[in-house]
Amino acid sequence: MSIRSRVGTLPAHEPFLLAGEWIPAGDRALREVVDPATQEVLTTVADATAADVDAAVAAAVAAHADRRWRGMAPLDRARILNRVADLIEADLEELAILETRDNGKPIERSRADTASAARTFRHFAGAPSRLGGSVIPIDGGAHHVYTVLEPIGPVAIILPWNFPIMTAAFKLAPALAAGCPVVAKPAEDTPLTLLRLAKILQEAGVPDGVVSVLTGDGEVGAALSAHPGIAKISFTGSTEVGRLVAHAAADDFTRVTLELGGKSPNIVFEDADLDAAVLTAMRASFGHSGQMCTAGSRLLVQRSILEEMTERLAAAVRRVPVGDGLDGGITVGPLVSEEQRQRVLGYIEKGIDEGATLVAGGGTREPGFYVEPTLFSGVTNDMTIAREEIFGPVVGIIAFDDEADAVRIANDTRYGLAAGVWTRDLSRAHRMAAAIDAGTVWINTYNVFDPALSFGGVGESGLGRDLGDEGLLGFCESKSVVIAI
Ligand code: TXE
Repeated sequence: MSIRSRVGTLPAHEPFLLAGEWIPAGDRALREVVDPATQEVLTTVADATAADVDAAVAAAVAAHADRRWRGMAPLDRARILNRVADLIEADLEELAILETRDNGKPIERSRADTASAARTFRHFAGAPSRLGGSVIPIDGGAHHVYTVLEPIGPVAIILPWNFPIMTAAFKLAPALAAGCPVVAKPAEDTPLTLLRLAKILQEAGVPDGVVSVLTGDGEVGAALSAHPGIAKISFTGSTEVGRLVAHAAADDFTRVTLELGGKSPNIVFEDADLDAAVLTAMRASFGHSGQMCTAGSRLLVQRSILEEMTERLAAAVRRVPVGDGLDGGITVGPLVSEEQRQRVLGYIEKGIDEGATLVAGGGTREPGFYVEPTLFSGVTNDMTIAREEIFGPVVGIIAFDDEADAVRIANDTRYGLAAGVWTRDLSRAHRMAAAIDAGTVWINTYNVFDPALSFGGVGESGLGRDLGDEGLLGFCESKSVVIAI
């Protein structure tokens, strides 16, 4: 039985969290939160105003100044972050259902995302007491010199709609571990799990004022990006908006980490395990309806196996289960909004116009914002569908001749987020890993993430890294101390 028959209604309005207080809408503009599978209005949230942004940043600045968070003993901060992980795990099913209702993604994906959020807090709970510096020998003993790592200051976190709870954890956990206060803004389409997570942070013991969550659209994001009280912006979203954020930040030398779009190549050589390559290509291209920055949306196939692979992929695409994410066993749920569906359909039309062959899919389904899993063959790397991020369940097969040709096509993109390589030749695997310009290269697998592993891109896929030691250090400044002996 679908989980949908068991879900209750949400309150008519979800307030936002500002400096420890839950703020009702008052006379602020209201925004409907829509279930993408049914097009039902789930609840409303308010658009935070410029005054709300100022108040939240002022609270973060005050919390940084009075050291109520960074001044806490590292193991006490660690205990709180571990409690956050415990509480997410205790609420896992409820949070996952909320994520699927808000975003449309298959419930199994939401459970995995929520578990990953808990693991991320668990991982970074180990960080506060490890954030030490070093002693540097400079002149044979005339000076005692050491470095310390300090929290960078108040952080703004601006989030996308495709992985709401997971990206929130990717940024909140290391920022809090480093000792930074945070003002977070969820995407306008998917605010619900971050609001729930904010309650969990409060319950776990994060002091008031250390975390605020402001709902609203790009205006709130823009106000945060340009705010002189913010020391660092961590953003995940489109390359276009990432560029705006970087420009706004530049005036005050605000630090930025940007995790942006991708057009990742998934490269299948003739010597690969083709069963595994086909199966994983389905997940890489259609998992979460292709609304993943790492989506393997350019499927590079060696010419010698092109015909066989096209047939196998076409058969597999037609079997990809499409439907309500709450039904279970679904790979392709609805897209997040009608706007997003229209964008994706526009790309499918462009693919046909520019001469690619539509092998499967291309249609829609109602009610809900569905697009069928869509496979193109005969794609060349200069076509729009091979150059621009589609962010939908659409993949194009591009033929290549040999290793050099594969590398040339793979790197012929303005992006550089991730890549997949399928081969049984160990030497070739290493050569490809070295030759591809991307933040992550997966060999004989795809989309493997871990909080210990940094994640981010090169080129227009972004700047800096989330997660791992690099992600943690992105929320720290190093200070050198020099003492004359
Ligand atoms: O992203 P936006 P959208 C890509 C993907 C998708 C496209 C558009 O191709 O189809 O972007 O999605 C906030 N200053 N990705 O429009 O607009 C906004 O409110 C500061 C890839 O949703 O970039 C939201 O919270 N912030 C990506 C966040 O930025 C601003 C994930 C992202 O929204 C702002 C999402 C401004 N001027 C989309 N304008 C990935 N890397 O996975 C908007 N925002």
